[in-house]
Amino acid sequence: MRRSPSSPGFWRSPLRGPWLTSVLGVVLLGGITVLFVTGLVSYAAYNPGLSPVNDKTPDKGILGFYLFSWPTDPPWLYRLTQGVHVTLGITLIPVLLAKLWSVIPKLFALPPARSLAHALERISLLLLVGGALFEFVTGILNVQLDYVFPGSFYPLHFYGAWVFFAAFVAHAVLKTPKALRNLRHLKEEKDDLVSPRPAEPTVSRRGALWFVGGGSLLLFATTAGQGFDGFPRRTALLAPHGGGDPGSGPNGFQINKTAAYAGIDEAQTSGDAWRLVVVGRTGTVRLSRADLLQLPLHSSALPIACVEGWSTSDQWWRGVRLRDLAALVGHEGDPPDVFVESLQRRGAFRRAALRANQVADPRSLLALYVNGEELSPDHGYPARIIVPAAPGVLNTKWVARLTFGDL
Ligand SMILES: Nc1nc2c(c(=O)[nH]1)N[C@H]1C(S)=C(S)[C@@H](COP(=O)(O)O)O[C@H]1N2
Ligand SMILES: [Mo]
Repeated sequence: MRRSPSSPGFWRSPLRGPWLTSVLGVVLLGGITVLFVTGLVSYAAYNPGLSPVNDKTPDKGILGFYLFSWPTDPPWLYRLTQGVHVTLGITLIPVLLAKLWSVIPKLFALPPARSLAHALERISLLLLVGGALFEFVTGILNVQLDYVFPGSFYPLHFYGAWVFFAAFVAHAVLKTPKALRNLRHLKEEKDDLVSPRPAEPTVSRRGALWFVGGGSLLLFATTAGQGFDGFPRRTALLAPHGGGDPGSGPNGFQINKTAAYAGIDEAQTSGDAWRLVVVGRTGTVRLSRADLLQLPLHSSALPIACVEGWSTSDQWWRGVRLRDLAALVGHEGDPPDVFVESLQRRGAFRRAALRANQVADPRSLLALYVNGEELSPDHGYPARIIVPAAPGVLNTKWVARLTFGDL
């Protein structure tokens, strides 16, 4: 008789069994919970409740119940949460694949459903497996490529996360007690994962775990460096590299979108052409770069931390405090929110809104210099926003207009 994937004898690896599945399951229980929480945190960090321009999933409804005003302290907050999100996600790929491999016979088991409860369980498993693959694939594509999925990454990854996590919670509630029992009695119980006619082993269960763990370690070692400067960054072989060559010198740190990519040319940013327009309670003020340099300049040491997981260590920025610019247009003492627009014509990140607490922070600058030198065109010359703890996307480059007032 030809065996099909749904017959018990088809899957013959002697490695399959409750122990291996349980070990991998417990690792994923912790890991995926951290991924979910840091993912929600990342969404909150965009301050989507503040303005539609910050919100990539405007139809979220009650799924935004938890949103809060993103703080400015500690200044490395987003560097940490998003670095963990992306690095952990990449590190868990081998564990996820091994877990799916370990339960693959169940995917093919017949009959499809023995009872209503069994049918519901299998549907939840489809959501679980489909959701896991979808979240990992969209996440990796967003980090690695300039995104190729149909539809915007943000809503797909956001709604996918909720579907996946709901199935994940149901699965964890049902299976964790059994997994922990399996791990305590190291002897394999009779279980439908155990092949009825196992093939000769070619590797021990522990060997298989080492193989998976080694794969994870390799991915970790070639990713984690993207959150640091110098030598560690060069070890980050899997970090995104599409952003343009940062070169060396004071402006030699990672670039996301280059000036050329954003369609910014010198004719728009040169001394005569560029003016910063500041709008507020008392009207509109136009400032050249020379005018800005006449205002009190301040320094702050702050990183850039991108949603893609990479970040720089602190750069030394120098420029005008956002709250001083607010004061110029009638908002002394208690600065409001600000809407920031750049010279860029197209692209999702050409404008952003910042909340009052971000404007009020004395470290928040309209930066004119970085590391003692003028900003390079790729880092946002003539002026860019830099705000402590904010995700990179709120640090708008090539700023042209600031509108202060409650949004
Ligand atoms: N005008 C404009 N500003 C922008 C962007 C952009 O595409 N356009 N990208 C943002 C993103 S996503 C990041 S991570 C930071 C990166 O800053 P850097 O290129 O100076 O490192 O710039 C932000 N500012
Ligand atoms: Mo970014």
